[in-house]
Amino acid sequence: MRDFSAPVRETVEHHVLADEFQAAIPALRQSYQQDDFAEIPSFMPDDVFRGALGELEGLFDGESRRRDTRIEQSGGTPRRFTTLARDVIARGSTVIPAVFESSTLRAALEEIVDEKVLPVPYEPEQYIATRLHEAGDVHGWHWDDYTWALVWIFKMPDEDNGGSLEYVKDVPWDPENPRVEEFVAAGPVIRRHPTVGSAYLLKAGTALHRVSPLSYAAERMMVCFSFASVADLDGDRGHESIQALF
Ligand SMILES: O=C(O)CCC(=O)C(=O)O
Ligand SMILES: [Fe+2]
Repeated sequence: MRDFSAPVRETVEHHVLADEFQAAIPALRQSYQQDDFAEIPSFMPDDVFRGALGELEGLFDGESRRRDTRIEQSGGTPRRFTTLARDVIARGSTVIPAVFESSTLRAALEEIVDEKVLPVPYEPEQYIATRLHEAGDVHGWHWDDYTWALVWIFKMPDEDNGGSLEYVKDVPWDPENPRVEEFVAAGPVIRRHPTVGSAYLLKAGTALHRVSPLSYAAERMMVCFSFASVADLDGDRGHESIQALF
């Protein structure tokens, strides 16, 4: 494969530093402060988006794995989807690793969250791609192992079909006793249906969240990047839920 990573890196830096991206930051800060969520519209330039989409479609065709399981650490909630592991993406995509590694992007995220944002050191959790496509596909309620998820949306079904992000913010994760049903019932459950081409930032370590089930077959494809806080990197992190998945 031709190595486009240097030009991609430069394009990413240029886009994040451009006036349009920078001008959006105050509103994103405000959204994040209020909701622990901020949707960045037109996350990357169109050609970078299309390049990444082509790479992902090729990898999903050849190297994806179908999952249909329940994850104990998040209260036995379902994972029914097709996924690409980090290493498959690292080998087969020029765009996704360049986005993850961009210190310019991390600096922009730091302005939004008002805190230091660090790349996750545990490689399998740095980024993954997930595709929901069959009726009943769902990414059930869970918390992420690290503080922030940045989810870049490549394909999205109509809102009435599901595929929405739903979350309850500010709830603690106790893997021994996750109490998912209780937290969801207590709510409030916030629902968002991000647009194709956007990326949303979620405080996913303390937001109990899910992708709502598809009622009928349709495409939903995303890449989830994980970023860590300074506190995340103190002490040991459990990685049981991702280990259960791969
Ligand atoms: O697909 C989404 O919008 C959320 C994905 C997610 O929560 C995750 O990969 O941990
Ligand atoms: Fe998540």
